[in-house]
Amino acid sequence: MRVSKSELERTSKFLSYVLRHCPEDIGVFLDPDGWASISELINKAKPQIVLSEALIKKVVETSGKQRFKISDDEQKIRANQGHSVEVDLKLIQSEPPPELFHGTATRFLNSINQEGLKPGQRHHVHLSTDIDIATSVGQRYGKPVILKIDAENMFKQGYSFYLSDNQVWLTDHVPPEFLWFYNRGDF
Ligand code: HQG
Repeated sequence: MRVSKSELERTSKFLSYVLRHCPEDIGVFLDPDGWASISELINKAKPQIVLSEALIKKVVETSGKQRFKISDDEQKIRANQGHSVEVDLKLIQSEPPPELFHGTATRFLNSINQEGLKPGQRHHVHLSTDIDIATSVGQRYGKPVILKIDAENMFKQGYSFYLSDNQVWLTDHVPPEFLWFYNRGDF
């Protein structure tokens, strides 16, 4: 199946919106673990966007960030992370690498210095092992800046970390004392 990049992107954004944030907008039901029926999704999406099983599969396969997962029986789909709606992804606590990164925009820094990193509308603060990914995440909101998180000491002090199916590190809150500015020149 040949699909243009723009159609893949548009479909991926639609799926993110429905599966992470607003399933009720098109009347799709998410079960407590965040799964939606693919056939229901295709039917309910019709007035807004034409989906097919093949297109959905293509989006899932080509998502560089592996945003979505299809169930083993291929009947259901869910987002791997990033939700604002209440779902239980049954995330398993894991020991994080000693350092993690978060990309944000300079305009948020004053507030982050005071409050630390907070999840906003989502369930968790999103952290990455990859500085380039963190930079592109930060760029979405303005001039990017990278913060380094002392995950080792947070973990030692009892903070919980979870690793999503698509390798995003998640935690509830990063207090300011565990945050440092990261300059590429430092390394
Ligand atoms: C900032 C994308 C003020 C935070 C990415 C961020 C990610 C604060 C924004 C995923 C703050 C929230 C999540 C505080 C945090 N005061 N601002 N105390 N604490 N912030 O979009 O991490 O492409 O909810 O720095 O790859 O940017 O959609 O979170 O700038 O994994 O698959 O508040 O979304 O994935 O923004 O991005 P977001 P995020 P997808």
